[in-house]
Amino acid sequence: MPSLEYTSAAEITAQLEDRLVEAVGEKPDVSRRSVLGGLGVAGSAAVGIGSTRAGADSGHDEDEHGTFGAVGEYRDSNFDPHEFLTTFNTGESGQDAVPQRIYEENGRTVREFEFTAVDTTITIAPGIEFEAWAFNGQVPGPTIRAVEGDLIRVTFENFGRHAHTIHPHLKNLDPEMDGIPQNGPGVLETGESYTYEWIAQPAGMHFYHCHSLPLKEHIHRGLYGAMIVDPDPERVRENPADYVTDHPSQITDAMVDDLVDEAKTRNHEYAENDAVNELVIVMNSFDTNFDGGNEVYAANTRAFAYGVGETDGNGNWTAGETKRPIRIDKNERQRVYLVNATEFDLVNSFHTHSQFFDYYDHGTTLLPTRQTVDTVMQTQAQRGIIELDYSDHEPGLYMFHAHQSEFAELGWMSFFEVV
Ligand SMILES: [Cu+2]
Repeated sequence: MPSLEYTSAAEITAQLEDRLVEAVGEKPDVSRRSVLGGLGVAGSAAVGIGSTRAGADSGHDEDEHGTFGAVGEYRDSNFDPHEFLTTFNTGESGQDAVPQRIYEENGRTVREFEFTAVDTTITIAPGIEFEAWAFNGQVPGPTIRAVEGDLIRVTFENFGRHAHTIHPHLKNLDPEMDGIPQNGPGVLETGESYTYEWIAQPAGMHFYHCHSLPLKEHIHRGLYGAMIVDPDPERVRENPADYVTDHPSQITDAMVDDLVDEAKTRNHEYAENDAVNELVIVMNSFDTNFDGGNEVYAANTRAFAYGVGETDGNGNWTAGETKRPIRIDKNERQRVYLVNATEFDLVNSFHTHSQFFDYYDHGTTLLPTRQTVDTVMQTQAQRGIIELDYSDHEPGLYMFHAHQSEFAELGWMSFFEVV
C-alpha cells in the first residue's frame, strides 16, 4: 500500500469532504433569526469554521492542521468514531466517562449507569463545529448494553440549559419511567435529577432519546443513543416462539437448538459472542444553520470518518482517527447494530457494495426478517441488526453508505477494509 485502489478511494473521500466543508462554510449564518425556541445566542455560534473559531479556542494555529478539509484532521479528540463502534457500557465495563456498576437486587441483575445532559461543542467535519446537547458530552450518547430481564437503572442529572428527559424504546410497564413530559418526573430542568428504571426487554437493538419539546430540536441537537438488549439463551429455550416470526407449530426441537446457539452469539456474557465482531452505527445528521434541513450526514457523527485517508506508504493510516475505513477480518462474522437518529428527513438507509446481508428488524428475532439484501431503509428510531460475511471476498476496500446520494455526498459514505 498505498495501492491504486487506496489512492483513488482517498481522492474521492478528500474531494467529497472538501466539497462538504466548503458548502457548509458558505452557508450564511441564519441561526440568529431562526433558531427554535428563542435560542438565538446559543445558535448563533453553532457553526464555527476552524480558522475563526476552533483554531482560536483550541490554541492550534491553521498551519499546524492545514485548511479545513485539505488535511482533514479533527481538532478535538474527545470523541473517536472508531472507538465508538465497539464500545459497550454493560455496568461491568465501559467508558470512564460513564460511571457504572453491576449488582444483584431482588433476584435481578441491575446495571446502573450515571448519565448527564450537557451543552457542548462537537466536531462534525474537519473545522466544522456544532453546538450540541449531549448525553455525557458525546453524540451519539453512550451505548448501553444489558441482558434480557435485567434492570437498567439510569441516574440522570441535567447540567444543560434546557429541560431534558431520557425516553427508552423498550417494553416499559411503568408509565412513570417513560421519560416524557406528561408522566412521572416530567421534564427535568437544569440542575434536576431523576433515576429511571427500565426492565431490559425485549431482546433487540434499541434506542433512547430525550423527549422534551420541541422534540425535533432535542433529538437533532444530539440527545440520543443505542441500547442493546442481549437475548437470554435460557429464556430462548423456554419461549422460542418469541424470537421468530414462524407460527409456534412450525418450531422443531432442532430449530430451538439453533435459536439457543444464535442467542449465545448475541449475548456478551457467552464465549460464543467473542467470535463475532460487533459494531454500533448510529446514522445521524446535523442542521448547522438551524433552518430545518440537514447540511451534514454521518455514520456516528463525523462526516467521512470511515472514508479513506492517506497512508504512510506501509499501510498505516496517517490521518489519525479520521478518514480511516473500518478494518475487518474477512474470516470473522460481522454484526452491525444500526439505528436511524436522523431528524428532518423521512428515512435513512444502509447499502453495501459487492455484498448482501441478513437483516433483523429491531433485532428482536433470532432469524432474519429479510435475507440476502444489500439495502435497507429505516425511519427515525427504527433500528435493526445486520449480519455480514466477507469470507468469500478478496481483501480490499468495500464501500457502504446511505443510498440517498445526497446523504452519501454530505458525509454518510464509508468503507470496510477487508483484510
Ligand atoms: Cu432534551
